[in-house]
Amino acid sequence: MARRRIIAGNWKMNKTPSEAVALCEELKDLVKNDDVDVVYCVPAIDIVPVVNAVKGTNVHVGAENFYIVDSGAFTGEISAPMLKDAGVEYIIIGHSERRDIFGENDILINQKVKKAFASGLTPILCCGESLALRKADTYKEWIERQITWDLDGVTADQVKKLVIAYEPIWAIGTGETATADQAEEVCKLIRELIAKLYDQATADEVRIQYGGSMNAGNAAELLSKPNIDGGLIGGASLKADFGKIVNA
Ligand code: 3PY
Repeated sequence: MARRRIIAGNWKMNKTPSEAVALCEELKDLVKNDDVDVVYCVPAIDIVPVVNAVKGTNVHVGAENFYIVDSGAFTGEISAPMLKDAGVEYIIIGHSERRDIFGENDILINQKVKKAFASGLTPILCCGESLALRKADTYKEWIERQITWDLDGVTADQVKKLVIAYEPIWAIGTGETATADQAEEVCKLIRELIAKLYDQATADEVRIQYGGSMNAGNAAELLSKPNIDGGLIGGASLKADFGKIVNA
């Protein structure tokens, strides 16, 4: 079964609401491509203006974070029903910046994946190893452990809708990119793990992205690999280059 490609921008903590609307306008014609799912994952304050700015286009909107209960005394947090009501479809979960800077562990990440599905949001579940683990050659075990924990109790039907982003931490914000072969090796490993944890039909449907300094120059080679179904794009999603990646 042919998997539909998905190119998602992770805007991180960039763009004020007015800058966000201007970026949507700048990218509007550049990201037109009916063969690809195009997603802007934006800061919470930009969600409503971005949803309005992309109305009637091929762009879907994602969020970068949420908390696992629907409402209550959780100062500063935002819930899945709030995101859903605002027009959000995708949610990034388990990005290494949330794991490392904000201390999110696999227990919380697993709860978030289940809550996202229960709320009708599609998780973009991130995994990836540090430079130390890559150098120690233990990165495969690490990634298998992350995915196994993060998907505990998640059903095969849900995993078929899931997006997994392989993002080696050593390639995030460093300008370093995994080679296409390094990225393919891990994306293939993830698909094989899904086949082991679930079944081959589920593994054939789950979409796996590469993330970590993907840009207009390296996207075509990365996306030519059989197990790489798209990209989660950091810095390059904030400029016209994003259009080149969507069409790579
Ligand atoms: C990057 O490319 O820097 C990312 O972290 C994408 O999520």
